[in-house]
Amino acid sequence: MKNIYLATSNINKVQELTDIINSSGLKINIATAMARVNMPVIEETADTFSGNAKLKAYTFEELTTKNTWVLADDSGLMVDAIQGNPGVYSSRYAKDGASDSENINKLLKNLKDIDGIKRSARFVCILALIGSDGFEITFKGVCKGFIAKKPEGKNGFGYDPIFIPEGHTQTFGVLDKSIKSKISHRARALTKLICWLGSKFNH
Ligand code: ITT
Repeated sequence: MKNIYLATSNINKVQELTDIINSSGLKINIATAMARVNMPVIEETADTFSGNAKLKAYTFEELTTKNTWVLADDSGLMVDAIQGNPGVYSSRYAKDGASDSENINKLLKNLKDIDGIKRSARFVCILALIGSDGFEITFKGVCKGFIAKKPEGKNGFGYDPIFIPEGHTQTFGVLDKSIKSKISHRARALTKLICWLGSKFNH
């Protein structure tokens, strides 16, 4: 059984990632960073999802013993009408330490004059896995959709109440979590990772 430590302080990410990995049947044990050592506060200084995902993985790895595998997730929402913002600044769009509703309100305000298909957006997730023998690998997942006019539903986290995934008419906040766990940016990146892990460890 391989141990992989999740370098995140976001409990919603932990839940979504562990649910999918546990149902994959892989012989992988997922341990949360929070359960092992306290995840340090990491200043996300890179201007790409990939840069920030690796930053989180390596910062956490330094706190662990050798032969540890670490997985980090950097993700965010890119809205076409505002040049791909909030992007890597998604968690602190309204201000440092902003709540989900403050970020949502700022985004809806900035999109108030934008209608219909011009409200197109995508969630992006980069998963960075770093291993004990010095390698690193990243996996990308994208989920396209549209920004709703107002928040709906309480499922998920972050921008889920205003994100309507392509092919659906309701937000991730309303849709059952089983749908998000199949089509989200995180699920898509994780499917690639699971496939890679399966080919490496399960035979
Ligand atoms: P860690 O860095 O500790 O992993 P974080 O929440 O700070 O946790 P990010 O820096 O990657 O993570 O910021 C991601 C933000 O993007 C997150 O706070 C949400 O606002 C948004 N986001 C990412 N994935 C999302 C999802 O599945 N649903 C809704 N919003 C999401």
